[in-house]
Amino acid sequence: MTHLLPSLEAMAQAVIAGDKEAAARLAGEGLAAKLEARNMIEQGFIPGIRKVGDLWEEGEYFLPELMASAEAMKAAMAVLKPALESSAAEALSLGRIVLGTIEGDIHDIGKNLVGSMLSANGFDVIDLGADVKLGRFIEEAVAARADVIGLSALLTTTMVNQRRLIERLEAEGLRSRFKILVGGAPTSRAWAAEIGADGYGENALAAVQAARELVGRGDRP
Ligand code: B1M
Repeated sequence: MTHLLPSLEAMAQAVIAGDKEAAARLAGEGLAAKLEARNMIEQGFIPGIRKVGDLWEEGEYFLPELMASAEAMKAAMAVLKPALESSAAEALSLGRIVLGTIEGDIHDIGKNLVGSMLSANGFDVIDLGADVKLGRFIEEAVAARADVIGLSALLTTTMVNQRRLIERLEAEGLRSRFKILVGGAPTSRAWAAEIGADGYGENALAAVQAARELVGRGDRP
């Protein structure tokens, strides 16, 4: 049986249109046609959600459109996630990461993608979700004896909480127990250095590479 090849452009359009059914269907069709989940995400769905961000900034889209697009993006990701994770190469865990979106911030699409890619690359990921209180990151990391705490932030108003978490670890005498990995659209390598984080990932793949380096396994591709 031949499968229709869905286009990356159609995937982007489904997200822009906030069409949840189409996004999920196109993701499924892509998998059936043996397109790589990662390519569909990076070249189809992400450009779609970025365009939505531009439309919002230009005043073309309002919150309901933004939410419908986010739902469409999530529907596609739900279909693609098992394929991403089944590409896990390693049987042994490279390290344990407590991951979450920082306090005050409910954006979780990028964080989920980072979590899936870390799992797919052999990390043991404990995903605390979004809007995670600073104290909870610390409690969970201590309880899980985590190697790395991964902090996502999508708002200029919440990225400061990444700094606060590091300050809190220092105040509690726990800073040396964990490596801190930060990321999210408003953050940067310079920001990571400024707040004393140990690693920065510009995107999900870079986050995996940074996490490898943090656990002393940066040598592997
Ligand atoms: Co929001 N939002 N939003 N939003 N939203 C942005 C971020 C914004 C840039 C839009 C804009 O103005 N152009 C803007 C922030 C402005 C700023 O602070 N500078 C914004 C705003 C203002 C808001 C609200 C305040 C709107 C309002 O209510 N007035 C509100 C925030 C509420 C809150 O959090 N307290 C809000 C709400 C929402 C929705 C709920 C509607 C929805 C989120 C749904 C969800 O996540 N469940 C939403 C969306 C979808 C967006 C945009 C359009 C897309 C975000 C996204 O998912 N990108 C966004 C515009 C944009 O980004 N261009 C926007 C795709 C995702 C794959 O990329 O998240 O960047 P990203 O993740 C990347 C990298 O950043 C990196 O890897 C990922 C994969 O490549 N990365 C890491 C991320 N985390 C990492 C962690 C790491 C390493 C790498 O290590 C641990």
